[in-house]
Amino acid sequence: MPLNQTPAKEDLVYKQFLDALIKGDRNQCSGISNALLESRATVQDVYEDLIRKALYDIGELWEQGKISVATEHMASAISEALINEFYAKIISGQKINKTLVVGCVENEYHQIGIKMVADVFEMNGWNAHFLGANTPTQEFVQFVKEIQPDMIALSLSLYFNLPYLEKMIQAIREEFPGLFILVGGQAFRHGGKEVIKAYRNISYQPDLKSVELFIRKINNNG
Ligand code: B12
Repeated sequence: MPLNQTPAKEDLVYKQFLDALIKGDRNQCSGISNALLESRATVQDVYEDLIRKALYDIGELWEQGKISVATEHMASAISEALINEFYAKIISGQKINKTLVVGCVENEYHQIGIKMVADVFEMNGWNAHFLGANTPTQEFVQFVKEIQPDMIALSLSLYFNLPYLEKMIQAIREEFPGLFILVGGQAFRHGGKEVIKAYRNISYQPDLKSVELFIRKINNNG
């Protein structure tokens, strides 16, 4: 049971959360997600089975014209606030001296998924530098030069941003031929994996559970 509830209870709690998100009731959203965390749900469960699920539904409602753009903006702002609220629960007591730079490619404004990914790395002892949405390629590369991370992670939700991913990969490869690149986001639902096949040391992971397994493998191999 993803949120550690019975199916009926889980459904009810989810509906209350979605309603509160649409109404802009941040307090209730915060109360529901914190109560779930206290009742044995993991941060990843709350991220994916509550917040991600609600945002996907909000996307559908917006597409069907049932909610406004303003409501969608408000829902994503509340979701980001909730994620930031969890920070105290996220920081790992034990840091492992590994660093990651994460962000969205140019022209990509959907930054909530990659923020969740950054948090999963933090929970596993990594130090994640989160650059957020629409990071210009050269600025990203410059930052990587300064930080010298062990890995970078890139997100894109829009399929038409794939050329920006390639631009970023090529720019990174010119400076750091062997640096490992993790990629993900909804753009890959519509294809796009062929773009990354052309390069070495790049991995696509679809969700937080697979990201967690991926990190554990790396942490165990040193
Ligand atoms: C909120 C939102 C916005 C906000 C984003 C604000 C923000 N701070 O991030 C704003 C208002 C900016 C926005 C703008 C637009 N949006 Co919008 N948006 C959404 C919405 C409702 C939620 C996005 C979200 O946060 N989802 C929840 C997160 C947690 O899910 P996720 O991104 O999939 O992340 C998970 C995995 O994919 C994975 N993952 C993600 N990144 C990475 C990276 C790595 C390395 C790894 C390993 C894994 C990974 O892990 C996450 C956890 O499971 C979606 C609906 C949807 N289906 O998501 C539409 C949606 C993505 N948007 C859409 C559209 C069309 C747009 C606009 C073009 C609208 C417009 N006409 O202006 C613009 C484009 C802007 C741009 N250039 O990027 C469409 C895309 C359709 C398509 N097929 O491409 C969607 C699907 C809505 C819809 N149903 O039509 N949007």
